[in-house]
Amino acid sequence: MQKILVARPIFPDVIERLKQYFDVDWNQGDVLPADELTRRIADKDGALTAGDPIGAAVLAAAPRLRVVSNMAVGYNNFDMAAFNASNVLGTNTPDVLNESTADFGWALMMAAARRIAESEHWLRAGQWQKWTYDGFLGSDLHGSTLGVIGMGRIGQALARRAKGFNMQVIYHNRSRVAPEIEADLNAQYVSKQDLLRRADHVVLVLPYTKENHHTIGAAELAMMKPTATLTNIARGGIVDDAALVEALRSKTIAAAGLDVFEGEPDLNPDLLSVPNIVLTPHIASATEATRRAMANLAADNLIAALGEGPRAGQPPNPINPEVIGKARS
Ligand code: 8YV
Repeated sequence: MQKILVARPIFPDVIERLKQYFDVDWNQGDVLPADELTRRIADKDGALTAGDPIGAAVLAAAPRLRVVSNMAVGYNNFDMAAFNASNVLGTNTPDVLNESTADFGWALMMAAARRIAESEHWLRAGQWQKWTYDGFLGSDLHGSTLGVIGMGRIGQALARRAKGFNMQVIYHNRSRVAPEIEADLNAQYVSKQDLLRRADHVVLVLPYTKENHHTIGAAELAMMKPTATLTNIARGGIVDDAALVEALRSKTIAAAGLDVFEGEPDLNPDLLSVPNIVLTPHIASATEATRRAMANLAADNLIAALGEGPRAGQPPNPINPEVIGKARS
């Protein structure tokens, strides 16, 4: 039997599925530190990760390893140059999380715009004595302009929901999406600067890459409207969190919603003392149905990539399909 490492606690029934094909080393404890991950992956043929960093050193320590299946659509935890150099396949879990993640983007954006977290904290602190005409005035979603940065599958699912709120949708992306998608979403392609100046609510849904590091920093925040909100459901590092703290304190923008953070889970402590921000612990895809679908898809990828099951040799979501069938180097 081939051996696999499952680096994180996941649904036990998915582990049972994997056990039908593999000898499974399952980490049911805390996140594995790099040295322990390297030690436990060393004799494995495959691994299932969820955001665990996999680079050249880990791959070099595991000469039999042929596939690492990430239970996430984002795979910035994989050094793909190292995967390609060693002919190791990486896989991810796209699509199954689009709708849940888009729902959550709206939840955060609406909570930021309507000051839900901020007012709830105030209420819990026993400060509610009377109704006031100007208590927690926020900004409207309906009829406003939504700016989506990153118009991939999740960005499109997010933009589609704007129809019900009668919002104008503008977007920025590496490249324009197909005209029929633009027409369907009623979305207009604009430059990043234009988007920042015009949008009432900016949502980030782009993958993390070196080029996307600090896509939103002090200069970009300064371009936004003082009434605008910023929501990040993409990746930590796309926003300069220190610059955002400053912009929220000085009311350069009105409010923000963050599900992802630089250095998470050790976030910038200043974020905790800013009232006009909603903070959630990287849970945009966290519904029972979606996390199950992600775990099962990650298992499907691993099983197929290691030549087992009904799709043997044809994993559904290869990131670097060009290495399939090549000898490990
Ligand atoms: C994951 C995510 O839960 O899919 C992604 O890219 O950010 C989340 O859905 C998280 O990355 C853990 O792997």
